[in-house]
Amino acid sequence: MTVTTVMEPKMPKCWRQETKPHKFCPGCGHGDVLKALGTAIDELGIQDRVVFGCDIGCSLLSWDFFNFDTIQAHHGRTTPVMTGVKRARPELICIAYMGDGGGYAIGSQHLVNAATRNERIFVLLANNAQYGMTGGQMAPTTLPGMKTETSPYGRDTDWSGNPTLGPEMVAAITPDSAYVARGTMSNLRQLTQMMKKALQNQIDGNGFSFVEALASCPTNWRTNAAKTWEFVEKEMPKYFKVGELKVPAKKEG
Ligand SMILES: Cc1ncc(C[n+]2csc(CCOP(=O)(O)OP(=O)(O)O)c2C)c(N)n1
Ligand code: SF4
Ligand SMILES: [Mg+2]
Repeated sequence: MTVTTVMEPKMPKCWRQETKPHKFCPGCGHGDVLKALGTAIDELGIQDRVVFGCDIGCSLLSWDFFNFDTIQAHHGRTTPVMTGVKRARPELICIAYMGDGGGYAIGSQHLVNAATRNERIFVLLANNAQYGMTGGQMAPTTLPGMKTETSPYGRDTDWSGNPTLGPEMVAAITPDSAYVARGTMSNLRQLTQMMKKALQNQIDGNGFSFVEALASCPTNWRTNAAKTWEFVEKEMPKYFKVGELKVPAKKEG
């Protein structure tokens, strides 16, 4: 008799198991970024205190991803919504999850204002270099020369400017008590550690936390598995430097 063992992938405890497999396309970076987030939350043991906000764009497909209270808001407006929750209930851990279009284009003013005010929330932004949900249009993060639905000859930075450097901008306008980093789905261990520090910064009541995660969108990039990985691991970091930009000093005592 042959015994077949079904191997189930290990999921973070705070994931909502009955909504898996998730709704993202196969190979999508959102799932990996949310795995790192789930692992960070498990390791900090804060699941019962988390309120999760997701944006417009493919991030909204995470509305039933976790066993958390979840709010869905319009482009970039997830940031002020989570700011409101945090100000009303400071004991909660508030996370605003969004894409590069929502955070850096359509709703960018909210990121700038929350960072300037040093709001005690965590903004997590998945940068997949274009507008994923609407079919792959050029975004502020589209790489120079990159072909998208609205830049069929490749992005021309002479008339559309250079790719937005979100963490660099946030680091420039936040005080020293903020945590700011750029990670990548191609190094999930490092990305998880960044998210833990971002969450810990909120737990400690220090200030704003911001992590951009380089993420794949094979559907709109029209890439196979190997090319998708190569783009995330080799091409994106040429413009988007991976690492920590601002780490608050440890409090005395
Ligand atoms: C004011 C407004 N403009 C445009 C749209 C259409 N729209 C919906 S999702 C989206 C792109 C979102 O891209 P991004 O934030 O990068 O998320 P992704 O899907 O790539 O994860 C756009 C342009 C909209 N809903 N509202
Ligand atoms: S369109 Fe792109 S970002 Fe959206 S779910 Fe599919 S792979 Fe992910
Ligand atoms: Mg995007």
